[in-house]
Amino acid sequence: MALVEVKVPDIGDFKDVAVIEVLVKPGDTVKLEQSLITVESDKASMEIPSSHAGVVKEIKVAIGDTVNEGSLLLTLEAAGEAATSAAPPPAPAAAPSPASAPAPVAVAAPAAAAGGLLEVRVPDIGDFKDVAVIEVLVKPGDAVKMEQSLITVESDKASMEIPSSQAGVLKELKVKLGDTINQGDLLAVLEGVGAATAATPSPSGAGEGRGEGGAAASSAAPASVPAPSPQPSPASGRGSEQPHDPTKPPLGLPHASPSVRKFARELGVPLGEVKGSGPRGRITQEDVQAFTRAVMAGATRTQAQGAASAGGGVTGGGELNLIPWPKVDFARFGPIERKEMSRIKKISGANLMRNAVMIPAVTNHDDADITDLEAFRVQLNKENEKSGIKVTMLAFLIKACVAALKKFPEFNSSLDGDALVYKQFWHIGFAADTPNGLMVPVIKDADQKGVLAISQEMGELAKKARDGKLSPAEMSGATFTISSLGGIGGRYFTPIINAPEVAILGVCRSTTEPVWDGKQFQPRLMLPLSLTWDHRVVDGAAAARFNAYLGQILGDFRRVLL
Ligand code: CAO
Repeated sequence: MALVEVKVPDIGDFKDVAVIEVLVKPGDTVKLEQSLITVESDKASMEIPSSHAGVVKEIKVAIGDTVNEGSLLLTLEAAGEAATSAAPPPAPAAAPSPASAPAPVAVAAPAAAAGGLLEVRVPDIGDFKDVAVIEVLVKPGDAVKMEQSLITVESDKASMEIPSSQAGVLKELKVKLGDTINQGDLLAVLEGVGAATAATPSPSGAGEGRGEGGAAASSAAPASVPAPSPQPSPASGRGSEQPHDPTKPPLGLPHASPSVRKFARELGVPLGEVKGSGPRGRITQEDVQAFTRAVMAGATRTQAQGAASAGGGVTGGGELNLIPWPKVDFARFGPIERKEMSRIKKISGANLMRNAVMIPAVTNHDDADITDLEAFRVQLNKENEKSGIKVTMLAFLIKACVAALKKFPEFNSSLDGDALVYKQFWHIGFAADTPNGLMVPVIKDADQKGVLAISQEMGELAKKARDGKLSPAEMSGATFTISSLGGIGGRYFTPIINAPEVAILGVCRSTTEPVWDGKQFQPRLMLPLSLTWDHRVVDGAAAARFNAYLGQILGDFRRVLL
């Protein structure tokens, strides 16, 4: 094994560029051409590949250091080398590599057609070939200065901004996000400063790049501009009009290395919304991972999610690739009044939206015969008239659900990655309609309480909810929720699961119906049940069994003792 020094190869005009990322550590096995560090100038960032394969012994640079061609990066124990002396590294061979990826050069003033329509083409960008446009930094109508960045392109190892070779007003942009470009491609057409209104005919029609048709479609062909001549590298500034401020990230671009940008793209993370924790606010891979975790846990939302949950907002549904929410000026059709939604509605709306979209939910409808139970309930209330505790069907339902949850424990579980968390407690939430919106107080340890105690607690919690006095503790910890519209009406509905629970029971108003007993129709009091469940956790057969068992208990409440 030979110890070799790995140095910064030829990186074109990049001078004194800052190390913004160290991608390997001592002990790592490194392949030939594997990226070792990321460096950044004010207009481009690039990864520096290894000139050798081997095991990293010692890293000689740290984040914040500046490096130049020839700077020592690290020492490697190279695989299969005899000599122990350090060997000068050959320039990396594979493209694209920093050695062959000089920053785009600024260009000379236009040689012709000042005041007319001017073409801006991609200057010499070294060995960069078919690089993707990842950002468009200007729009038609913008006044563009000489050397101002127009677009950002990115290869798999470097990103860079392409400056304008002309000053003027942007007439037409010839590239869009996702296009790939090469040296010489037509980027934009500008109207030169002091432009005459008459267009200058194009002196050259041959060898023109993309967007020709577009240019021709304008009323006059733009003047062609000579190939840009080399100028100071982007690392030395953005030209006199826009001096580089090293405390600021590159213009218009989230401050991140190409590999982090690629990583974010693969995950679908909007990099512009990620807060960077690195030097100068640079976004690291850990920042992207933390952002992803926060979104998955519901602790944060992307702007697209926020717009979608805000009642479908103007740009709602972006991440689902849906068409934009229609923005209607209702005042055109009649008088309107706009009122902010309550805080509770806003919060619950966002949660309901997430649960409705994220959970593959199915609802099973069924009926329970509560004729005998209702007679018992009426009798009980008569007996307890003086106690002031009124028992409604919901209290029996809570008890009956606990029994069903014990028999079918999946319904009392929560998903945690690829695992199910089975809860050994039975806390039942119930939806309460309040003037401020829907709230869900929780009856804790409902398995240990009788119907009377549950009724009393429910009454207290519902009152607190309506008075806006529920504490967060009184609304947390539910393992299953019941939403009862029985006091209001209706037949069936499809409640939305209160995640991380995996099922919810919707109940509507009971009605007396003719039920066939095998010989004749009998008038029976039937309670409509709607069980919504998470198809990742349970299935239709389990849900049908759950409902059937619930029906049996409600039909003969003695079964709750079994
Ligand atoms: N069938 C027939 N009658 C029923 C019934 C049912 N399933 N459930 C309740 N009732 C009756 C009660 O017996 C009571 O009758 P009396 O006034 O004659 O005594 C009446 O309807 C009112 O009951 P209630 O609604 O006050 O009591 P409850 O225990 O059933 O419900 C509570 C309490 C807090 C859940 C309820 O008041 C409430 O807020 N419900 C709305 C829940 C909701 O909005 N869910 C939708 C969520 S999705 O948007």
